[in-house]
Amino acid sequence: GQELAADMPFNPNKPDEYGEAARTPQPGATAKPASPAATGSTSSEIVQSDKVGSGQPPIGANPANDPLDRVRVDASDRHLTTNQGVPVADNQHSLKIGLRGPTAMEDFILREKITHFDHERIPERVVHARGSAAHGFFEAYEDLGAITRAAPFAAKGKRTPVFVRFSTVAGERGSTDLARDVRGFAVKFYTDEGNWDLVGNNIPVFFIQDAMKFPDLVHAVKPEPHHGMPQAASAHDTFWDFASLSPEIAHMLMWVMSDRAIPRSYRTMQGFGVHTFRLVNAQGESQFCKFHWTPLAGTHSLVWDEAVKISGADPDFHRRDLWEAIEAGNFPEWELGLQVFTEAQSETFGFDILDATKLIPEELVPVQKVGRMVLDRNPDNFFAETEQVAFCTAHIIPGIDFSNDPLLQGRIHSYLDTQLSRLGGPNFHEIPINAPIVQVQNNQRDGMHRQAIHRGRVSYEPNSLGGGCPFQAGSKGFTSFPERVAEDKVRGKPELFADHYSQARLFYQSQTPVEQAHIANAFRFELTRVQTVAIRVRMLALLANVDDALVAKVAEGLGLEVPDPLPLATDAPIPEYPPSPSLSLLARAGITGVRTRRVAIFVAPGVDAAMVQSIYADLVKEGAVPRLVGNLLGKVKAADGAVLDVEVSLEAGPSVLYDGVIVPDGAAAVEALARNAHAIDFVREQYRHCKPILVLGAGEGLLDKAMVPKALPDGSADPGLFIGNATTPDAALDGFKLALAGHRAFVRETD
Ligand code: HDE
Repeated sequence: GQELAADMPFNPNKPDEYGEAARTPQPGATAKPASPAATGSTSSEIVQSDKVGSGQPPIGANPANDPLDRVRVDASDRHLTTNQGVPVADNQHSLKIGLRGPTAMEDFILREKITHFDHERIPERVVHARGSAAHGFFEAYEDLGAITRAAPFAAKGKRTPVFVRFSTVAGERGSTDLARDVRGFAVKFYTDEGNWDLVGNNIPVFFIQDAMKFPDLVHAVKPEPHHGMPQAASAHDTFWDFASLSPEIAHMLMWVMSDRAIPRSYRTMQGFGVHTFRLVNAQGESQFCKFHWTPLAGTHSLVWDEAVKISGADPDFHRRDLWEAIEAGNFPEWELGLQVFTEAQSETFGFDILDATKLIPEELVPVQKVGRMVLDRNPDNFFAETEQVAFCTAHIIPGIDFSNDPLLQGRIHSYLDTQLSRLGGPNFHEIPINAPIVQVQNNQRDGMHRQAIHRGRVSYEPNSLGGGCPFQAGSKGFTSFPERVAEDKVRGKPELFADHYSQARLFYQSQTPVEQAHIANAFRFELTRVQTVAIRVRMLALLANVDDALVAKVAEGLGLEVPDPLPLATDAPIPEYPPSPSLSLLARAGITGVRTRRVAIFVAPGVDAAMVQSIYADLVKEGAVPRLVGNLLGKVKAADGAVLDVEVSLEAGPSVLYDGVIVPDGAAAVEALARNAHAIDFVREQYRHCKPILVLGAGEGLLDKAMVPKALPDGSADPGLFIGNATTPDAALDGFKLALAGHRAFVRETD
């Protein structure tokens, strides 16, 4: 097993961290990672900038990493020092007056070490506290100059470095990755005209329409304040109390109760900018735009029972998956799509494009693919990069502008404000991960933790003593789109915002029956956890406005009658939409093939080693991640006397961590496995979670022991179950791989 695993590809951008090189100390205190050209990195194309500030930092190569080299520290082959650089002779014993005496106050080495430790934590993000991030690049498919002057779209093939952080919303920093929750999808573009942050989510709409309500929403979903429970879960009274009293939430609830909220991987999620933004070209002409990220790996999710169990088996499941995929050279990739439309067009939509609870159906405005994003390097340090990165919706660049969406307008304030307490002051832009790759020059000065050493006596404008510098960039600089506004100052919202249900209905009715069933089950589960019956009833009254079949199913699940629907907030005509297949997760299969799918191959004494080795090699060749799973770690003697290494024990690697299972031939092996409850549970759960199962020769016996049905209840063949004989396993293996590529056989679902 280990020999085969050694064939696995590794991240060519980090050669120092593998094999012999990892054990060889680097010379110098600050080690410079090998250049991408030297390592054969795929991201080594250098594209020179043609914009303001061009010519200085080349963009593209090993994105955003070269500028960070100046702060990368590597202590290999170096002696220990204090923070003042004083060599330390003994860092393990405090200074005492006699070996059994009191510790000396003068022990500055002890005091420095402890004091630093005492201050190691910073406040976690008030939302999106738990996240994982990676470096990569964005590459434009074409020159979009006709619609925007934004730097990343300036030329076909142009590459812009990015840093991307994925997150859950409600849980604290140490909570599980597997919560039913929205996922953050925040992209920082280090462009040659400054940083642009596209701070989006994996769901294209939001819970509320106005920033004024955000603290209420977050207080409702976070652990209840009297006892601090539950962690990372919306299934509790305060969330559903708020929801049932906020009909504008209806559309978002459909998405959050769907499998979108339990992704299989960050690599298999869509991303959305949510709000309507503006694009502005060099002539100052503007159109509106929605941003879409579509994963090449397809959109895949977990099933709820699986998510619950992974929380125990590996609460870092998504973090690990992203990390391992990048280390293995399986760089995740998304295409960026734009929905571009004019103001005149938007007036015909029947909903308001400033309302973040509405999406624009792809049938109305098609999504135009304009580039791709590849994540090809893991951070070197979680705190310095993933924790300290500061995304701000206010970070936009020439060519991009805001719309008047009242949710977006509030965010423009919030993100900068929150960094002041989280990162400790107004100079967080100087933290290396946040620093733009272009030079920053202005007259802002001083403040906590200032890094720059500004020269000269001029820190004001206008000035003559500094020759008027830094001078304004004029037409090359950011200019707000001069939208004409002449209105009364009022608190309120536009009439079209009051249609809360038509798009909720659109979403639900665009789902396949399997997805609809999962939505109903999720409502049932969450509302079952709610203790106050009146809240359950009020939620049913809200759902009664969405879809009759849905509310009937949820009511039945809760043992309640369907109540009268909540009164509507408007009697204006409501748009009717034909179903939009692009809203279904299952509609976006993505790349076909088994790349990055995790497959458990059961091994025990007496297994057919030749069969195991050939299947393992075949799966590795196709980019899958097979693992030899057995009763205990150690050596297993196969039927022909060969010796295999068990890579993962059944106890440490339960079913929920794998996308498929193979039980090879070998009567003695199957007998040994059948005596282990973990193996029986494994097979049963693979079946229950609709995953592909391949049994060969005597391996079929394990299905019998686990009482797994070999056909569907109506007698037809199970499209995810493959039973092959020991001498000619190829056809069954091919069927298994096809099913693995298709992910799950939902027809057998019994939950
Ligand atoms: Fe956020 N949000 N948000 N949000 N949000 C934050 O900023 C806020 C909203 C999103 O990986 C905070 O740096 C308000 C929509 C992501 O670091 C804070 C409102 C969308 C991340 C904040 C919203 C998002 C955040 C907390 C309503 C999708 C994580 C820490 C007006 C389009 C970014 C921080 C990362 C983080 C405020 C609504 C996405 C407090 C006031 C809509 C992906 O500033």
